[in-house]
This record gives sequence, C-alpha cells and structure tokens, in this order.
Amino acid sequence: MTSGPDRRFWLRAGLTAILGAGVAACDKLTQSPQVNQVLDGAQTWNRRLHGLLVGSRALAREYEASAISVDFRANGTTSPDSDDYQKHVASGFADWRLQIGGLVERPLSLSLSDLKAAPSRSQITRHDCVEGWSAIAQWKGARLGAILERAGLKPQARYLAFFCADTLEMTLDGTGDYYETIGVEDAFHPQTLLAYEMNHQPLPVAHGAPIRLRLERQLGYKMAKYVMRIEAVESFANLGRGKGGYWEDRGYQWYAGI
Ligand SMILES: Nc1nc2c(c(=O)[nH]1)N[C@H]1C(S)=C(S)[C@@H](COP(=O)(O)O)O[C@H]1N2
Ligand SMILES: [Mo]
Repeated sequence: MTSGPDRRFWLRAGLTAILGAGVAACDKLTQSPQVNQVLDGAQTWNRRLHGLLVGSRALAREYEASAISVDFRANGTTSPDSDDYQKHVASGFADWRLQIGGLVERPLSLSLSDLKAAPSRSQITRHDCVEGWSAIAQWKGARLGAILERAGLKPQARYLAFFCADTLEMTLDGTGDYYETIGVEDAFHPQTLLAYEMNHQPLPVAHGAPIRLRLERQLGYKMAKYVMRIEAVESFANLGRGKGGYWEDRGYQWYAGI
C-alpha cells in the first residue's frame, strides 16, 4: 500500500499541491531514493514539516474481508429529500456532476464515470461514530489527492469544504445544511477517498450515494455523505456557523482524530 512508487506519487502530489507549480526541480528530486530517505529522516526531527510535505502517512488499520459487518447502520440523513437529489436518484445519477472549485487553478465538473476512471483505492476499514457504535465495510473510491492534483490547489488553499445534498436541521439562514471541512494534508492521505462503492456494490442512498467522503483516521461525522460540491478555501470562518462543519457548529471537535 505504501510501496515506493505509490508513496513517491503521493509525495509529488503533495509537493505540487502545497507549493504550487514552481517546484518542478523539487519534483525531480523527490524521485530519488536518497531524497526520500532524507525526508523520512526529517520525520524524526520535524514531524510537522514532513506532514506538510507528504500528508501524515500513517494508515488506519485495514481488515480482512471476513471482518465486514453484516449490518452497517446508516446514520443521520438516509435519503435527502430535495427534489434535485431525488431526480438524480431516479436517473441513476446520469446527469449528476461533482463541482470542484474555490482556490483551484482548474475548476472541475466530474461525472460519476469520470470519478470511476480516476486513480482509485479499495480498503476495508472500521467506521467509528461519536455516538458509540462502529462497523466495518469495504470502500472503493477515487483518491481525493489525485483529483485535487488535477484541479491544482492554489497556494492559499488550507482546507477542503464538502457541501452535501441534505439539510439535517431546518434553519432560516441555511446553517442546517450538512457540510464538512478537512485540512489539505488529510485530503492527500492515501486512504482519503471519494467513495462510490461499498461492499462491492454501488454506494447505497442510505450511505451517501453517489459519493461520500472516507477519511479513515477521523470519526464518522467528518465523512460527508451526498457530496455535491467541493471547495478549496483558506478559512472556514464564513461557512455555516464558522466552526468547520455541521456537527462542529453544534459543539463537536473539528479534528476528530481516532
Ligand atoms: N451529508 C451527511 N453526511 C453525514 C451525515 C449526515 O447526516 N449527512 N452523518 C454523519 C455521521 S454522524 C456518521 S456516523 C456517518 C454515517 O455514515 P453511514 O450512514 O454510512 O453509517 O455519516 C456522516 N456523514
Ligand atoms: Mo456519527
């Protein structure tokens, strides 16, 4: 999973995204094993810098197929009731597009088949909800880092904001719409996916069709379902009520590490 070439791909992706286009020379450097060794060594004396360069690489635990839960509870919204969303369900998401914008060089509008054609990963992981239940499933999806590399993050981009199709709480000012934000480093982690498959089937509506975020080293509420739009932002202060997510706005931690 963290084989040499794959790791260097992510290293390059991280460098290109974080430092911008002016690092073509560095890009060559990161292909050399010696430089990777130096960067690995750097982790011991400056974990934070290394984290910024490659995305903190520790993988969440992965399981055997036999560990997959027979019953994976669906939590929160299980079918967004907007007309728009229900039309997409009826047409099998044929005209659905994921919008990627904000602080990017090249805004993208991706169909489900575009996402399925992007570099992908499959993983069997445990989902932990803050309410105290866990379940294991197989997830496959496009690696968010590869998508972001295609869009080209501008240097000011510090967070990725995910806007969902569901409104969990009816509020007049729209702050009841589900949204989430994650840091750029976490976006480039190899297990961070825009998942379109669960247990080898198309992602069910109850679990976030057509795509949901998988962010395996954090709690369930970070993993936005029904993602319609992703925006690269410098700050989340003026999204929702300013705390970085629907549940964060209601008191949960922004960094929900496990
Ligand atoms: N759009 C959206 N995303 C969401 C939620 C939600 O209600 N709406 N619930 C969150 C919570 S608290 C959890 S535990 C997981 C539940 O995912 P599941 O339905 O696949 O179990 O999704 C998270 N993402
Ligand atoms: Mo949750």
